[in-house]
Amino acid sequence: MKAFTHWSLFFLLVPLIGTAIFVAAPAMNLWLPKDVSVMGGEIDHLFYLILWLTGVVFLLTQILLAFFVWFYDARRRTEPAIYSHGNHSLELFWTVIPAFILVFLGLYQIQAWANLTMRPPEDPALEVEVTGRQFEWRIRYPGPDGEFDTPDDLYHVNDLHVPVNREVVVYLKSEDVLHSFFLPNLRLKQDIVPGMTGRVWFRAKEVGEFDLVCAELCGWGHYKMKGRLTIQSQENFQQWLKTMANEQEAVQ
Ligand SMILES: [Cu+2]
Repeated sequence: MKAFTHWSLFFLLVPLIGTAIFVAAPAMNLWLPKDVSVMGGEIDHLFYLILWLTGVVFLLTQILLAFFVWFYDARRRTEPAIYSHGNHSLELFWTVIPAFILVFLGLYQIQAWANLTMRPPEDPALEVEVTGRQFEWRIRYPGPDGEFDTPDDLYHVNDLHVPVNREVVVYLKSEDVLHSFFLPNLRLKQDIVPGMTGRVWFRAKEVGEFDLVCAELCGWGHYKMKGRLTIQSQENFQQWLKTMANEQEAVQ
């Protein structure tokens, strides 16, 4: 039996099939979850820009690698190997270009980063506190008086209700270990460090129910630290708060 001589092509299939799956993924509904945040477009744009840059480089280097595997096959080339120190100009080329791309990305994303981490809304419609603990999300609303740490605070677990089209600020705390507050549909993910209060903000642009998950491996029950984000119209949200307040008053 003739030995299989096209291993280089066979290995090339790995990056090619990988890339094909990427290309087909959106049609198979295996791609980014629906974006319902006003800031989401900006984040997705950066994501796609970086995906394109790295994707092109990935394909080029993989094809080149397969070519070298084929070209320098010992069965095809009988002359002895040459040991070389490489090519100085080429090395300079593939060091300087990525350095420029990195600097460009650093400058290009500054506004998005500032909006996301340094420019909180001045007059948010809602402030809410979310405390991660093994393995659930504890949610606290300031209640009718708008102040935390007062008797009318409202408590809820694993279901974060927010109004649509309004600025929402979330204060993040942890009762035990590192957790990560992740709202995939709002393109928002923030580590929660025990002992520190984190702060994130968003403005949702669509009503609906979405995932609230923990993106930090925080213990054996990490997988079930799954909550819900309920985005409601302003009226429904106020109604829900009222129902909560009545229920909690009845219990007290
Ligand atoms: Cu967690």
